[in-house]
Amino acid sequence: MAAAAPALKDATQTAPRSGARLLVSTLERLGVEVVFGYPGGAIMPVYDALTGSGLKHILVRHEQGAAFAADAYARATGKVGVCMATSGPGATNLITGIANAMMDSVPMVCITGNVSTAVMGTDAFQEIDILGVTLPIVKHSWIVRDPADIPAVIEEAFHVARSGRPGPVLVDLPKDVQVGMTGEDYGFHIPNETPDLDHAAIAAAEAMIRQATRPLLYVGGGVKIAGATTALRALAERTGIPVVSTLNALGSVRTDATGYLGMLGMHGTRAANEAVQESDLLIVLGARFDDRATGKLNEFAPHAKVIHFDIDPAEIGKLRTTHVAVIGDLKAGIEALNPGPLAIQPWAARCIDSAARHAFRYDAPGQGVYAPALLNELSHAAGDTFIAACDVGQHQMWVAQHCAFARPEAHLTSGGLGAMGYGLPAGLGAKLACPDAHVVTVSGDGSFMMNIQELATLRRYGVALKIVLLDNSSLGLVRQWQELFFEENYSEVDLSDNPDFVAVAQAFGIEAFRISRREEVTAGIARLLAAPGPCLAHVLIDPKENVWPLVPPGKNNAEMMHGDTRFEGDM
Ligand SMILES: Cc1ncc(C[n+]2csc(CCOP(=O)(O)OP(=O)(O)O)c2C)c(N)n1
Repeated sequence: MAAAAPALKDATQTAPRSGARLLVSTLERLGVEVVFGYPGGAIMPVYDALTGSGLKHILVRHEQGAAFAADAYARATGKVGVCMATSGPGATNLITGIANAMMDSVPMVCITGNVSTAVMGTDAFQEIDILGVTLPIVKHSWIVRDPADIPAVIEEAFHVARSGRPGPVLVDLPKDVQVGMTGEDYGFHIPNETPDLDHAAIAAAEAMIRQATRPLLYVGGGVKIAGATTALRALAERTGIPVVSTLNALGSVRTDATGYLGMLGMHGTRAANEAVQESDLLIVLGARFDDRATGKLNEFAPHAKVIHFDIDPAEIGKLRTTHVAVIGDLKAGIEALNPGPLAIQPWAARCIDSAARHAFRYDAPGQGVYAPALLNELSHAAGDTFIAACDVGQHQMWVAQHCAFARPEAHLTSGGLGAMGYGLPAGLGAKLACPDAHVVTVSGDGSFMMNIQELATLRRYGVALKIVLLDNSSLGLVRQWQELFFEENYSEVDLSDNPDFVAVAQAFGIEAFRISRREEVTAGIARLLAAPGPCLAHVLIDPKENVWPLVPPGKNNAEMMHGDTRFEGDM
């Protein structure tokens, strides 16, 4: 929503400075360390003011990379990500990244330059109404018309981005506002808006949980956003209620925790999906009933009542009738929830047994590299500092299914939007945020090409990101759907004329090597993780390999296809 700059009365008087200088000093004051961006005519005063500042500016090679890197920086740290671009094409190149952050509730401040206010609306060179264009995909936006408003608007932008349900915001700065001089600086007073916990709703939830015989915790990305991981783990432990996770919440509960059944939904585990369908009470924690998680909505968890915890009241009852709603801070809500001893042992035991019996298998026949096994081994070799930044496709689902995550911040994926091209810039942002972690981008040959230019950014800043490029010479996930649901009509998914990715990476100045046989996997992982700088492992996999299990479109989650028996035990 566009809004006028806040009209606050008390201005602090300082020595006159340009709007651009005020912007930079405000970002410094807010503790911003890294800004991802790309310059151009309409934002040149800001770039001029960056010189000598305390901000580290990362010059990406495409503005989409700036937005994705800022998004991943935010996801990995819990801080606000910042990106900037010039007007017109620079601003429009941010759009996919803004939408991505919106869909996954990631706090991000996007700063765009614009043409001077005097020529706005005249189709001036590189003019775009970026506020209008981004209206449906931002939490809020501002156009600043007076340089004195810049500090207040920027502070408010950060506050809006990270408060309540986080999301991206946009601040548009016309060029005359960047160069305009002002000695005034309007302050922004952050309101205290933490809502009180609704104790009556908590008590109602506890009563409902005590009555249930088959309760289930359905955990979404809100748990990570609220910093409620520890509270969630404690709740699962003290109640013994089994847990299923959405794609965005993976790592909220450790993969090896008793009672954790895995991811639910289209590529979820059999144990998770069957538990959902059989449960009589879903305790939904910061999740939004996304269709990839629910399958056919009116057959999702058909026997279950719903308790929904969320900070965003708009999510309550949006897609599924809610019996008890606890609106507000998720961490406080989860910590307060204490239903006492529960008589659910037979149910919990059945769920745990199902998870063990249907555990994924890695003893695939043949000599070729088996991607699920490689990813499983990679995550264990990297240990608790492992962070995966995924692209979109089969490889993304294999990461979700087969990697172990110690924390939810360790799994960076374009969950809601599903944007190919996320992986490489996201890995860049995450590695800059967490230099001591093993940050690995897992990409497919289609996705990788969408932002391959960011290899140059890795090289320039010596960012020791590791890349696992799973090459099946095709747009694998689309190819799989064509095989299963379009009578094997493989239309426009062949990428067999891919470039030599090892040579490409080397041309960018990046260490690269190939893994084409199974016996090369262990040594390849060790080499990748030990490389001192950025490094790419180009992994050749079987183009016919599919992701299993799979809930077909329009089906409910109990109607999973299991495909190849190599995926699960006890088929
Ligand atoms: C920007 C964008 N365009 C198109 C798609 C549709 N899409 C989803 S998965 C996929 C194939 C991805 O291929 P690849 O990156 O090689 O990964 P694989 O499935 O082979 O592991 C496509 C085209 C998308 N998600 N994002």
